[in-house]
Amino acid sequence: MMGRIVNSVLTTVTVFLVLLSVSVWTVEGKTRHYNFHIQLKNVSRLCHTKPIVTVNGQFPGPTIYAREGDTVLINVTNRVTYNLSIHWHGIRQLRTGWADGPAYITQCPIQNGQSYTYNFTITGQRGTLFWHAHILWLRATVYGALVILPKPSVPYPFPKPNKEITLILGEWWNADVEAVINAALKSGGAPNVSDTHTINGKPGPLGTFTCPIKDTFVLPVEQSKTYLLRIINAALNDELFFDVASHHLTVVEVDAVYTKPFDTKSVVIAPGQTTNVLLHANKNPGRYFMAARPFMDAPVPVDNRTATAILQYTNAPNSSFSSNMIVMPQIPAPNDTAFATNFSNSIRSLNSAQYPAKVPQTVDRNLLFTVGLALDSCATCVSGSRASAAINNVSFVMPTIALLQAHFQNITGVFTKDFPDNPPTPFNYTGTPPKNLFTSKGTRLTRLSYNSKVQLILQDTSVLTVDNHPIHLHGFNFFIVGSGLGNYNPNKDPANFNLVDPPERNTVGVPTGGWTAIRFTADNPGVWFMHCHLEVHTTWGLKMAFVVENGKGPNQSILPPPKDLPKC
Ligand SMILES: *[C@@H]1O[C@H](CO)[C@@H](O)[C@H](O)[C@H]1NC(C)=O
Ligand SMILES: *[C@@H]1O[C@H](CO)[C@@H](O)[C@H](O)[C@H]1NC(C)=O
Ligand SMILES: *[C@@H]1O[C@H](CO)[C@@H](O)[C@H](O)[C@H]1NC(C)=O
Ligand SMILES: *[C@@H]1O[C@H](CO)[C@@H](O)[C@H](O)[C@H]1NC(C)=O
Ligand SMILES: *[C@@H]1O[C@H](CO)[C@@H](O)[C@H](O)[C@H]1NC(C)=O
Ligand SMILES: *[C@@H]1O[C@H](CO)[C@@H](O)[C@H](O)[C@H]1NC(C)=O
Ligand SMILES: *[C@@H]1O[C@H](CO)[C@@H](O)[C@H](O)[C@H]1NC(C)=O
Ligand SMILES: *[C@@H]1O[C@H](CO)[C@@H](O)[C@H](O)[C@H]1NC(C)=O
Ligand SMILES: *[C@@H]1O[C@H](CO)[C@@H](O)[C@H](O)[C@H]1NC(C)=O
Ligand SMILES: *[C@@H]1O[C@H](CO)[C@@H](O)[C@H](O)[C@H]1NC(C)=O
Ligand SMILES: *[C@@H]1O[C@H](CO)[C@@H](O)[C@H](O)[C@H]1NC(C)=O
Ligand SMILES: *[C@@H]1O[C@H](CO)[C@@H](O)[C@H](O)[C@H]1NC(C)=O
Ligand SMILES: [Cu+2]
Repeated sequence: MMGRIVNSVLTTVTVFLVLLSVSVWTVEGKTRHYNFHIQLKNVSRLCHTKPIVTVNGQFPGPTIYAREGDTVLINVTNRVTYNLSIHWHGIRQLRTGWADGPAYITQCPIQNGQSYTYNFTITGQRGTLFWHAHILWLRATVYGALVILPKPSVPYPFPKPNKEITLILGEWWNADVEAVINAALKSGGAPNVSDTHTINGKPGPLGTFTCPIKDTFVLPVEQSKTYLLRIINAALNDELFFDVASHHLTVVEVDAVYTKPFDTKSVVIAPGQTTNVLLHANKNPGRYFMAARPFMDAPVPVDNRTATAILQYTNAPNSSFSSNMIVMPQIPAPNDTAFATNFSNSIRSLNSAQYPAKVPQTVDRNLLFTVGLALDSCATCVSGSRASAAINNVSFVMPTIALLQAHFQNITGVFTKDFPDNPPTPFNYTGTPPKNLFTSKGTRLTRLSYNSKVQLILQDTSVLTVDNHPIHLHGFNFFIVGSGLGNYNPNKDPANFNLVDPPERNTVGVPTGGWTAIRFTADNPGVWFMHCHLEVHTTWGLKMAFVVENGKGPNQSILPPPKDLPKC
């Protein structure tokens, strides 16, 4: 299913559209229809004894193909007993926050038996994104690729690949993921780490857990051809290194934004991030492992199993097909911070005339948010406390109706707009933590006026432990203008900011024991979630939301909600 040739799939989609198209209402682009049925499916190859939640019985789920400028309509019907919603991760959703997907932030969940049609237009974006469930831990199995091709006859700003392949990296529990997180919340400790990592849903022969079947994804390649690998990290809690034995990879795009091409031995990719690389099949014909395993430079338990897939030259002599002739890559050590830092620092926006980097050069709103772990008191927990997490000491409390709905309808009492701009009690964030590790609780949002230019410093803390937090912002891309270790220094660090061609992304890994500075223009009215993309930290409260007011001009207000928007 995955890794199909894009052209043939788009032809299929086009035929489907010709048959189904009712009316063409968009000015530019096509309307692409998809039907997602959330249903249970037994996936015995991964030794799961119970069914998993899937889309259309597929794992990973179907790939959405569209072009820049297209409108996508996805009718999601929920046939399982879990409440569910789906997030189109990285799609800007200009004025269409109703289609963004995080449950209780922009919509109430789709309940059993209900349908909801997500309706959005892809504006100014092209590249690889993905979609995933955005409620509880269901995204462990409910995810798939979202491929946005350039407008017709617009070329890539890099040599045209012979083929395009999607590689979704995942994380698999040989257990019910809801039981895993619920057990952790009950005990107060960290949840069980996963049982293996996967590439296109398959662990490969090294995915060693008690499962006799070593299902493996195989990618056939032809000598001297070039492949565009669309790599997606859909894992719940693990940043990953991705490697192909003997082959260098040329990074050309991250998070659906073109980059200046650069060669690397390994890719570093956090949950929520996507990376497009070119691979030249120019080695001795044979079989080579592709591999993914965690990057973890904090003292936090992690599933260290290596997922593998096979790159197989079609013209390889048969003698190279025995399994002991597969070449294994030299993956960086799990704690190789230097490699990961250098990789992040190598990413630059393409910043060409056609694809400029529109970095805000001035700042209207300065924010400094600590992102870190914490404790909650818990009388029934083993140690009398429960692991928690917070931004600026606020551990986010989920509302019971959607924030966007409350904002649009002026419903009071659901949230406040007083999220602190700065840590309420400054301390040496990456030094000795304060004695009191408890947090405050609240459904507090940051109000941003339309079109304001925002600078946000994300500062890791050493509370419980320093850790690398991949922070994801909905509704916007941001520019990563700076980062460093230790505490952000407002007097010294801005002098080193890159305001010319910094990476433009929707998810950034804040370095372990360090900080990251991002800038964005608040040009998208609505309510936009921001959270750690490590699901365990989100569960513990490392999340908040921005409320961006409407502008005064035409086309600067959020559109009214669709009629089929689910109700709470
Ligand atoms: C999954 O397998 C179990 C046991 O074989 C069976 O009872 C159940 O109906 C199956 N469920 C689905 C959704 O196929
Ligand atoms: C969405 O799909 C469901 C189930 O197939 C169907 O009942 C419903 O009419 C569809 N909604 C729209 C708007 O097409
Ligand atoms: C999708 O949303 C647009 C507005 O953005 C609206 O004009 C259109 O009718 C919607 N389509 C469907 C099928 O609801
Ligand atoms: C967590 O792991 C332990 C040890 O392997 C196991 O006994 C327990 O059943 C697991 N918990 C869940 C909820 O899967
Ligand atoms: C940093 O990364 C660049 C791009 O991959 C590479 O050329 C360079 O050798 C790396 N430097 C170090 C010190 O690893
Ligand atoms: C992975 O972790 C397990 C348990 O902590 C450990 O026993 C094993 O040696 C580790 N494997 C590797 C390859 O680091
Ligand atoms: C390689 O193996 C395949 C399948 O077993 C066979 O059809 C083919 O003829 C073999 N090629 C050579 C060069 O031996
Ligand atoms: C990384 O881990 C290895 C093996 O556990 C250890 O020997 C080494 O000191 C660690 N390196 C760093 C920089 O922490
Ligand atoms: C909400 O309040 C704004 C500003 O006071 C007003 O313009 C808008 O019509 C109100 N919306 C609703 C649904 O009452
Ligand atoms: C903060 O803590 C670090 C690590 O202990 C230390 O090196 C640094 O001097 C401290 N900074 C201040 C301002 O106290
Ligand atoms: C966080 O908030 C809690 C509850 O109000 C308070 O006890 C604690 O001192 C605060 N910690 C920090 C670092 O602000
Ligand atoms: C599903 O969502 C509705 C609306 O928020 C809520 O009332 C209901 O309790 C939820 N059901 C489950 C099984 O969580
Ligand atoms: Cu985190």
